[in-house]
Amino acid sequence: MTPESSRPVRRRARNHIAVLFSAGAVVLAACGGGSADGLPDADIALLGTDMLRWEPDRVTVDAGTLSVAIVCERGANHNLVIEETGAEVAACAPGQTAFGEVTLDPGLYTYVCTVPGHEVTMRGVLEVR
Ligand SMILES: [Cu+2]
Repeated sequence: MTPESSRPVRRRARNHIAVLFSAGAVVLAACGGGSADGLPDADIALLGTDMLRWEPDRVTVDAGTLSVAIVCERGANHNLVIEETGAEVAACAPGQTAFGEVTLDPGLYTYVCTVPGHEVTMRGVLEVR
């Protein structure tokens, strides 16, 4: 019906839901106060899910000092560690958001949550250009 319904999906697959309910998506984006996917505004913004995954699980950023925001879903606490440096960038409690900062040179990095039991599935690829 609306011209919006034929728009191509511009971002990640998880935005499918927002596209399907395009009228609601506008409201959600407005409430989030951050990026279009509802996460806080940061160079690296991640959701740590109760299913022990990072969403998204791949991020590309430009090198330098990067702002980081991680959001914990309601059921678990998470932390964000850059595997290659061993540095913990941020840690959030259930239902909370935590912020941090990390300086990275160009390269491929892995971000993990090192909370016991989480590291196997909570892994993502960080491409720094
Ligand atoms: Cu975790």
